[in-house]
Amino acid sequence: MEIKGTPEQHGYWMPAEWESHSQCWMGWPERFDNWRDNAVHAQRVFSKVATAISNFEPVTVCASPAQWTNARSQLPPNIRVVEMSMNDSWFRDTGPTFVVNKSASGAQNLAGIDWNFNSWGGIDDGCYKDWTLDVRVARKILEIEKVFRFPHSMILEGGSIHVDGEGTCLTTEECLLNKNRNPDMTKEQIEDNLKKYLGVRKIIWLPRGLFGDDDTNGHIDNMCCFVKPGVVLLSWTNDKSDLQYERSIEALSVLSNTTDANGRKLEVIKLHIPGPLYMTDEEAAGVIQDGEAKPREPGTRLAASYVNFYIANGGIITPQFGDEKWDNEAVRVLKETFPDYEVVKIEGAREIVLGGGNIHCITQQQPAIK
Ligand code: KQY
Repeated sequence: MEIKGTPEQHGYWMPAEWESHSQCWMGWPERFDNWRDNAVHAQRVFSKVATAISNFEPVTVCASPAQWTNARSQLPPNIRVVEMSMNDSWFRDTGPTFVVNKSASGAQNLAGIDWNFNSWGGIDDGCYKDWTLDVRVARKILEIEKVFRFPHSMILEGGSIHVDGEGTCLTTEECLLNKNRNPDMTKEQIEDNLKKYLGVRKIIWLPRGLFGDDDTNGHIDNMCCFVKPGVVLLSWTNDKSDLQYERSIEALSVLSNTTDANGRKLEVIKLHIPGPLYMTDEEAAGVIQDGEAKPREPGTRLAASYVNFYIANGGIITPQFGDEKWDNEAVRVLKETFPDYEVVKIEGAREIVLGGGNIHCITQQQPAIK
């Protein structure tokens, strides 16, 4: 069910993540050339994430034909498991970006944007060489849900944008202006498309994302997110010798000197990163390098950040990395920031980081419509 024209022409906008969801979509990891030890550890942590979210809202997990039975057996019965082929399990990026509108009668409608996808950078720069199944994930989800689809030829991953639901979008130049995404589009054209598809009026561009987030070229969802209109959480470090420091300072300067779409100055809450954490020899050795996917090298700095959490209906699903000091501090900050939510800790989130992302990257909220 394709709709002609842009979401903006039909009055659609992307709601903020803290607005009510009807469900959350996730994929099921299995690539042995990205997830160590045939993805057994990743599958355990994905199950924990899905189970935690399912205490707040319905969850659907999509698994390949080869993995459906395994996924079904690891996930609790209240989670729907559907068969879907995919190249990997990053549904923030391959799933649809859901948008809503309001008809004259006041009833809301749901639609989904089906962005183009090139494995985070195409054949020379991307994470794997074949993404032909991933490009169909968004459309399949929309078909399952019988939701209208806005196809778009622009390459864009859901992890590269955050919105406040009131007209503002946050993103990074490092990702969206990277020549490995849309080399023929100018910054103005990209802005224009974000406005027409997300229903926003203002784009705030941070120069760079998290240090070490090379798989995604600096997705915003590892660096900074809205927690309510006018308030953002920013990945931070106090350590001046950490290469993250200058990125955080640079972002703070942009955020402190801008206003949102409604003219508000932004309050910036700092969320200290863990570590630094590095991939061990054993972890790297568990990944089968087959030339199809980007190699996972021992000693690589992991792109670990507490900003990469998921906002469920009443729950904050947050990564924990085994760094006691900063894990506890992140939970403290998140509890203070979201006083009306239960903050749920996911121990062992390092397994998701080893694959190149975190909790926000593997989840996709479907807004509830009234
Ligand atoms: O973080 C993400 N949004 C996806 C990362 C993909 C990494 C593939 N190895």
